[in-house]
Amino acid sequence: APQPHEPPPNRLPPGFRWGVSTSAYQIEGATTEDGRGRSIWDTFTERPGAVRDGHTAENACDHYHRWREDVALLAGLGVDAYRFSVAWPRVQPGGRGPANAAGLDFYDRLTDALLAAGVRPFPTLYHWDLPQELEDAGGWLTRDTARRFADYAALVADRLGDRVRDWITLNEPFVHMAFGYALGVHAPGRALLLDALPVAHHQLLGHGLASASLRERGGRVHLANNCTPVTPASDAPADRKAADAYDTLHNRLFNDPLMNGSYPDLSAYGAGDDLRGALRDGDLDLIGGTPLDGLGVNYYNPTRVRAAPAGAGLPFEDVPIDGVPHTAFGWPVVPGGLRDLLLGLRERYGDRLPPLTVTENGCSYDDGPGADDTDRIGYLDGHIGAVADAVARGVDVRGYFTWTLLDNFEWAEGYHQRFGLVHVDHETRTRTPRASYAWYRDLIAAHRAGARPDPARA
Ligand code: GBH
Repeated sequence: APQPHEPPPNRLPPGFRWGVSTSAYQIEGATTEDGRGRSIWDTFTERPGAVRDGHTAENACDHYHRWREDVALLAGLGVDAYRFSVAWPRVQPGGRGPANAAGLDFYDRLTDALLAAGVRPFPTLYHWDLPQELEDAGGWLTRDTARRFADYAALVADRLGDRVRDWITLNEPFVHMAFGYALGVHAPGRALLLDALPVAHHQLLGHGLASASLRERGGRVHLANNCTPVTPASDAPADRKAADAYDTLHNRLFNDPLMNGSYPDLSAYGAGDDLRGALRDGDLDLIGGTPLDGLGVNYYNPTRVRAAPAGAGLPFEDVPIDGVPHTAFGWPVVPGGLRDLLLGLRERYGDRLPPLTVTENGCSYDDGPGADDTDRIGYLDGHIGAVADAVARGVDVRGYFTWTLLDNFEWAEGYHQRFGLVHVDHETRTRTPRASYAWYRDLIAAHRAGARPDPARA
């Protein structure tokens, strides 16, 4: 098929790391095999109306059985690294106690196969699949879950730490708090609005406690935050205040403690007390006392907000962004937003900002198998170009991971959204690479050929 786009100019430095990202619950399936315990998502998908058309992830992409085929797809792409997540309920079925050996064996085999294929493993320890038993004991609203997370992290690091250098502790703790505990549209389905704020602190505390054990075992620690540039719908002071509130909750609540060692002031939104109630002496030092080795940035689109009507539960509401294309999910396509976001992080945190990696970026389109998904290629092309722009302006970005390898279980949307470089037939689980797969493969190869040899890769 003709290439609709040439690879973007080779403006990224040698050694820049290319990858793809996935998560356990979205691809593995096999939810009752080999001693895996229940997760909050197993429970949530059974709730009537929670997931579109009642889809469940019992089988998902059946990656638990087809992982060899998926490693071959990664090798065919030529990625430097693969970001996957480890399912806590496979490793510790009830969220505490000794490891379930069969669960760890799966990730052990996967790690070996990746390394044999020349792909570095970049595991995320928590991508939203909390063991149900811990949720029954209060979930991330309780401080104990942070300690349980650190114990679990140590079990995984004991097994994989001789082969894994870089770890991501948490994926998008903001989205987990907001969708899972504040709005109830993700598991565990609680709609606490601003009362969900302790979930922010307990996740970050879990990160801090886990970081210590990962470092003791020679690991380097990252955390993946979703971020979005926010603009007010108008110049009216109320809308500007709403945009500021959104920016604070979305972009600063989970970044300030890591980079600045303090929480942003939430008192203007009447939200400070919940957070302060959860905070104990020494916590902020655990969270931000040792700089991150890298910050992961997940970017999909920018956000526009206006003031919410009086009496609403939150101080802001989303306004559609018009005049730009939208994905099948309805999300606006604004590649320049990624450049602005990366430059904005650098401006906000200065020298305290660690090296960045774009750990997720991608789009959903209704493409069939083998389709010439020119829309997806255009999205990736534009966003990789935006990363190159930010790097040219001095932001230290070390890698780009696209979301995602396979069409998969897209949370509350079930199988309706397709984000994959590879089409998956959800009846037969047959994988068919799309045109974007070949495009990304060629882009990686072109970058490698054009870049000066990097001694670190030899
Ligand atoms: C990520 O979350 C997840 O880490 C991953 O598991 C998931 O599959 C992937 O993205 C795709 O969804 O209402 O138009 O402003 C992304 C979090 C939150 C990003 C909602 C986009 C709203 C778009 N998303 N956000 S819009």
